[in-house]
Amino acid sequence: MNAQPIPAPAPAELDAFWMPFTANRQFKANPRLLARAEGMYYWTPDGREVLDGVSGLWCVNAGHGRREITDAVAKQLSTMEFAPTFQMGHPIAFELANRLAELAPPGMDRIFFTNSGSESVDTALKIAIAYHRAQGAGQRTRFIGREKGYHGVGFGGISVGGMVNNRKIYGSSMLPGVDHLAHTLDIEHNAFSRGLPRWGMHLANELERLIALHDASTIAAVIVEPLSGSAGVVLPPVGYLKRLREICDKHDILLIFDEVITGFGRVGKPFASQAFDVTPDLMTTAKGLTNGAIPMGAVFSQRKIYDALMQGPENAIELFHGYTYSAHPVACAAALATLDIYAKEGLLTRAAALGPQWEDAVHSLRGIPHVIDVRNYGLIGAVELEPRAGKPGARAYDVFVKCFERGVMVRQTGDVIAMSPPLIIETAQMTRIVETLAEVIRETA
Ligand code: PXG
Repeated sequence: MNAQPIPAPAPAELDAFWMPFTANRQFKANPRLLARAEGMYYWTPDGREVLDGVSGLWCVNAGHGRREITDAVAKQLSTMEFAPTFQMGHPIAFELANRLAELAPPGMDRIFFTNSGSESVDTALKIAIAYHRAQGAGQRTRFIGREKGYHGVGFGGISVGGMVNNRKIYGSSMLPGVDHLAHTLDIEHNAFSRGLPRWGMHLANELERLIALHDASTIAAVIVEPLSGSAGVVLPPVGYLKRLREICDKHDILLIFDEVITGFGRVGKPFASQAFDVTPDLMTTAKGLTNGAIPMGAVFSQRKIYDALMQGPENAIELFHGYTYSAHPVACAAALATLDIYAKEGLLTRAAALGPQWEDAVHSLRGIPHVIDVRNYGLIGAVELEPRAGKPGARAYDVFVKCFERGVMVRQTGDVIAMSPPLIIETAQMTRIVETLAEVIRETA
C-alpha cells in the first residue's frame, strides 16, 4: 500500500499533550508516531509500515480501517449524533443489548453500557454492592481482587487491582476493606507451559482463607481477569477458575470476570468464561466491543442480579448509576457493525483455530538468551526476559523500541513483551512478528 506522508508534530509541539501511561520526557525526546492504519498495519507519518502485533492496545480485534464500521458511524452521526439514555432511549441501544445477550455466557443477558474498561469495572463493583443491599445484605461491601490484577484506573479499579505502580501514590484514597488473592505467576513451576499451566490450582483455595479472615457476610464480590493481560500475561492454572467459582457459590459471593482484554474473541470463544467453561455473575468488557473505533464498554449481568434490583415503587430509579454517554448512539452503531464483522468472518472463534500455530510460533523463542519464560493462550503471547541487574524493565523496553524500528509493534510491560495481534492475522505475519522479536532479543544484551 502506498502511504502518503502525513505531517508530524515538530518537537516543540509535543509538550502540551500529557500522555497517559507514558514516560513523557523519554517519549518526547524520541517519539514513535502513528498516522494511518489498515488491516494488520500502521504507518508512521513518514510512511513506514509497522505490523500491529497488539491490536492497537488489545482492542482492534477485526483489524484496522474496517469500512463497515466507518460507514455505520458516519451514517449514525448524520442521523442522530447523540440521544440521552436517562429516562429516554433510542432503538439501536436496545438492539445492541439484545445482540450482546445472544453472544453472552448462559444467563448473562442484562447489559449496562459504559465508555471504557475502567468505567465497566466501577459499574460492576457498584452493581455488586447494590445487589447485596437489595437482598438485605447491605453489610457485604468488601471486594477481593488479586495481585497483578489490572482493572483500569478508577478508584474502584485500582483498589481491587494489584499492580503496585497504579496503587502506591493513591493508597490512602482507595476503597476500604479490599483484600487480594495471590497472583498465579510461578516461573519456577510453570516456565514455558503451553497454554494453561498445570501447577497452581490450589492457589484458588486461598480464597477460603480470606473469607475465613473477613467473614463471608462482609464480602460482596471477587474480581479477577480470567487471564491477566496488563501484568504481562498471567494465565490461570488448570482448574483454578472453577475452584474460585465453587468457593464463591458456597458463600454467596458474586464472581466478576474482567474480560476487557479477553472478551470478543481474543481467546477463541466470544468470552473467556466460555473458553474456560466458568460462568461469572458479572462480566466487564470494552475494547473489542467496537473494534477500538469508538470508546465503549459494557457490563454483562446475570438476570438474577437485574431482577433482584427491579423492586420498590415503579417510579423509582433502581440503580443510581449511569454515564451521559452510556449507549452513545455512535458507539452503538460502531459496536453493531463490529459484531457483524465478527459474525461474518468467524473472528470470535478464529483464535481457537489459529491457537496451535500461534503457540508453536511464540514457543520458538524458547532457548534464546535472556528468555526465561514463554506464555500463550488463544491469540495472546508473552515472552518474559531476564531483567538487567538493578534495571527492571530496561531490557524489554529496548526490545520493544527496536522491534518498532524494524516495523513490528509489540507491547512491553515490566520485563515482559506481550503480543495480541488482530484476529485476522495470517501465517506470514505471525512468522514476521516472532522472527523480528527473536532477532532483536538476540541483539539486546
Ligand atoms: N480491565 C482490564 C482487564 C484491562 O485490561 C481495563 C480494565 C481498563 O480499560 P480502559 O478502557 O479504561 O483503559 C483494562 C485496560 C496493556 C494495556 O498493554 C492494557 C489495558 C490498557 C492499556 C494498556 O497491558 N487494559
